[in-house]
Amino acid sequence: MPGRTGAGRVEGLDPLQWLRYRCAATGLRLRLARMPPTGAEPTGLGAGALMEPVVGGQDRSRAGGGTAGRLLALLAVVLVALVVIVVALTRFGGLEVVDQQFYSHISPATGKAEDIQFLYRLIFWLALVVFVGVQTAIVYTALKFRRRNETRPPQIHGNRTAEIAWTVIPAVVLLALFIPTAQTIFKHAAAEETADFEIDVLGKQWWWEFQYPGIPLSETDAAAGPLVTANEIMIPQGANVVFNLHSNNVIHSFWVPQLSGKRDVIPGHENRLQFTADKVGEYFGECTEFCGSAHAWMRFKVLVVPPPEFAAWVQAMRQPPAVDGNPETADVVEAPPAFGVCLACHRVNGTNAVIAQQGINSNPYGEGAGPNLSLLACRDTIAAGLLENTPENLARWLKETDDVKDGTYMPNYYEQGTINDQQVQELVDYLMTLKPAGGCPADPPVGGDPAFVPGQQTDDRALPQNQPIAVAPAAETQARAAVEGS
Ligand code: HEC
Ligand SMILES: [Cu+2]
Repeated sequence: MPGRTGAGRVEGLDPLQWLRYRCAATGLRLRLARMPPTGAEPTGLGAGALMEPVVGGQDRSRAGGGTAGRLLALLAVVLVALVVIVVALTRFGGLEVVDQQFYSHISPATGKAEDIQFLYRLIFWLALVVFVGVQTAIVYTALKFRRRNETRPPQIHGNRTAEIAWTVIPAVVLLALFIPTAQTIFKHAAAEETADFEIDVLGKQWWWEFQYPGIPLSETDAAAGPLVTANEIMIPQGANVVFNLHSNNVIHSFWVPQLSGKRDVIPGHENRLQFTADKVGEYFGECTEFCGSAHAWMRFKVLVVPPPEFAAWVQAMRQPPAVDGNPETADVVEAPPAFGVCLACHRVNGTNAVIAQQGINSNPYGEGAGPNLSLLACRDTIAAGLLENTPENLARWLKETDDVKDGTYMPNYYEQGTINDQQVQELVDYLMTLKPAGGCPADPPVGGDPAFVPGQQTDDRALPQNQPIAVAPAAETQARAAVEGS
């Protein structure tokens, strides 16, 4: 016996020899050391004895033909079952969704989202073919060519046929993915150049400001800047819309799964994203780049409405709120006095409540200005999708601001003692009046109009003739300059 070291190692053996020694010593019949002897016999131990074939090995391999056949049959059954399950799960290849999934790209509602969906399916099915092929080959090889005796099988290193096959097959698979992917990218990049409509998206912590650079807030006063809203964007049906994505704080990502792919919103760099929504509907979007504590509550909506309804919304956004029975609606004093503290951060169009900053230069790192509150009563949710917009929830928002949205940059004036219960109630009543005189427009169907026939329109379709908001280029430039200067 060789001597032992303190660590229980046997001196004079390399680790592999030591392992063999241990296995033999503990009676484990591991089949180590199947390689032919290297010539350099280990010293100090009759290791050759441990490299003898383990008893029973050859017997088993001789009896193996029937077992292998059975195993292969089993394998075939399992693979076929797997494919059947996958195909059944995906509704015989269509990957159709049973229920619409509003936060999922598998319910596409634009030509662009459908193109992305096509690529997704293509990759899925090609990957499935590759998976089944590779697994079958592995298991077949392992069974068919398993060791039956101690002679080495013929080596095929450098086999030309094999080398060509496993170079050409992956290349073909990659080409089959690459060509349609590149085509889709170029098709939609081209559509960005012919936008009917632009929207500036400003990612805030943790909400969204949306500006319409082509639509001045005031038809007479360009210095009033563009139309601005928050967390819910309205767009006309059929318009080729380009979103210019800006941030002045951290990186966000703009994603409306049913309408388009996602794109990052990066400080100091303008990204663009385009789509044409032909289906009237209400679509859900979200920030998909972790951007701080309330990142999960940075949701938004895209409302696609027929052009006339869009025009009506624009007009309503420009008007002062229609407060019932009040003769002087155009003044901020319509608001309860407690609203004074809110003016530092919030605007209400058509009133004097237009002090708060808006735009890219306001609100770095969340501090400062908040969402434009014009027509707030018509929004479905408040605090970027966090709470349904009801009087109870508005009161909750004012009283438990940072409890309901941890990390929010709106101060909790109730806890600070700036506003009391009665003032909260007055503010809620006031906020609920922020809607057009005729009431809020009806919401379009969630997830898109089910009666819409897909494939009849494409992304290349021009904006309908009755496109309501025509803006002279000069007015647009002025509006932009006014915003940038503010
Ligand atoms: C220091 C700036 C600031 C002040 C002052 C302020 N808010 Fe806010 N407010 C914000 C910010 C920022 C948000 C966005 C919060 C979020 O969603 O993360 C917000 C959101 C809101 C919302 C939800 C809007 C939406 O579209 O989701 C309402 C309603 C609101 N504030 C009402 C008020 C009222 C009423 C006051 C006065 C008592 C007030 N705020 C004072 C910054 C402020
Ligand atoms: Cu974000």
